[in-house]
Amino acid sequence: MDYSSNKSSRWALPVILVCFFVILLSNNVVFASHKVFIHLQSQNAVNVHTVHRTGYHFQPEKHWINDPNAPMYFNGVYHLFYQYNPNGSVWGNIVWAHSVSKDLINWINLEPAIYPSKPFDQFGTWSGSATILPGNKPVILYTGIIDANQTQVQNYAIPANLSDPYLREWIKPDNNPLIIADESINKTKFRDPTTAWMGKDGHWRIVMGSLRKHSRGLAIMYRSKDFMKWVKAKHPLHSTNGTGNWECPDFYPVSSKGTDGLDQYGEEHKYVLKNSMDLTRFEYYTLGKYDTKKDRYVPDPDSVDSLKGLRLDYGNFYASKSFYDPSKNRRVIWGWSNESDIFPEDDNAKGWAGIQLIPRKVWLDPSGKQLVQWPVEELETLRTQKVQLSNKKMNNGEKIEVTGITPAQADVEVTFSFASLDKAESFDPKWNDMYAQDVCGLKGADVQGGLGPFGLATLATENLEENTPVFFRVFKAQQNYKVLLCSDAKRSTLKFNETMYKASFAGFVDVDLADKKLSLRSLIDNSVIETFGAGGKTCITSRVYPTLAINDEAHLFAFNNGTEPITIESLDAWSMGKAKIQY
Ligand code: DQQ
Repeated sequence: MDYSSNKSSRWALPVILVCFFVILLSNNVVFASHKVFIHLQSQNAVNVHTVHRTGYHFQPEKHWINDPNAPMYFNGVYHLFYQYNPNGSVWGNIVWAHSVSKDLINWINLEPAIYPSKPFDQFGTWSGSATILPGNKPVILYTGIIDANQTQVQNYAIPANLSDPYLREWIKPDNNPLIIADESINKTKFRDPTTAWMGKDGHWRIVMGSLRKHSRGLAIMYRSKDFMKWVKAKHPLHSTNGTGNWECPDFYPVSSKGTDGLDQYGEEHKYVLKNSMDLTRFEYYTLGKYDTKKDRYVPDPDSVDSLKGLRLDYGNFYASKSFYDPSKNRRVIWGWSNESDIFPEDDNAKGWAGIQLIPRKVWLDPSGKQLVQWPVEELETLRTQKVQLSNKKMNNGEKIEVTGITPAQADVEVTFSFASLDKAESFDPKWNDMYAQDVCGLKGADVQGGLGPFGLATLATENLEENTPVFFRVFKAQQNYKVLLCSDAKRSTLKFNETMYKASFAGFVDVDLADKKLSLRSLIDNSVIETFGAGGKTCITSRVYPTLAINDEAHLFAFNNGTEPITIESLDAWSMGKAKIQY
């Protein structure tokens, strides 16, 4: 069956080209995935540069990493697999590296679990997920690349020894591949199987990300009685025209009350469908219903199902994957953050590329209209010295330095308040057609405003010649107020001016301003700033490479560049220790 109507497919190619060039021409550069740099992909790191390495984010000792794969909790141990190049600092030679942890923060690295070795994966072992089968038996589904044209099939792997607490060795049985694309599927865009879920009929379901024609992204569904023989469903779980190829789909129920996670795929729940869009390199999700009779997902009418929709993170965050953690009844998501240097030679020179972001607990906002994310509580065990500020007023142009902690490696929680909304600048209706990041590009932290810009200047030099501001700006639109949260890398570094992707990332925050307060939390870690606005309603990750604001030379300020005075109601900041990562 053709999933795109004639009318929409006529417009598909022009729409996709326009989208592509708009994104390219704005300050957001598109990075193609799986770009091969033959001359660099097997160049072992000679020197691993330490200056911008992170202290408490997950990184291997050296070389390139990308997508987190198959996160799971099994017999008291968290497992993180990830796409890794053992031979170089650019993408290529990908294996499934494997690390284990008791707390999601401190890790032990093990030998790679899955690597190309059989006809069904000899050209690549790409992303996938874990499912714990009845009888407490974990199984991994992953994408194998079987030829130089990048033809993709779906394979499985099982632990060699279930009594090994770390599940070090994985076997890829000879009845692989389990799934080969039929003629209706684009064979080079058919990948990243989800965790399987079971329907009321007792049959398993999985989806893979794919592309139909030029622009329809889709989640192709397969069903199985025994996990071995898989049959393609007549319809995809969902598809959306104009979004390009879907990678790393994730589909899960969320509870309508409270913050606990769910693992049962009943019809009564609300669902999240998240996809990583290769076209923009952002992650979009919708909320909706799962019609278990038709086996189709239907986004809620007010959940925007396009590249204008909600993003898990408005910055450098991609290929995320969630898992249900039964030990704490929560759903946790992991995302990968790529480097922001444009030339692969830069990564090759520094001997490493890519980090995994701090795992986040995720749940449904009480409005039912969006997700909320917050760093897992275990991160707080790394907090050391603490400073507190309260009731500090900042007039227009004033800044207050936060001293007494290590600003290059810190965790900061702050609540700002203001007396009135009257000074909010008016929202130009033209901006309704723009992305939030482009509004932030026009209205940076040093463009004086009314209510805002105010926030934190992170990884800053004393006089802010280098700094990455994370800040709010409140606008008055016709019907309501609009709150913009920006994480602006424009002035993050004095060096690499030509070769850095210094994006002004931003998202709007759907927040009630009745109490005239706005809060944010920023995890600052040498070359990464993860920001959670309004309790985790809008999240933004930036990668930055200061030259002066490094280590002990980095500063942290709170600032206000708007005419409305802003009060720091409370600010708690901690120095952060180093995560123990055993290589
Ligand atoms: N990365 C993997 C693919 C996936 C992409 C290959 C997303 O399986 O689609 O390294 O970053």
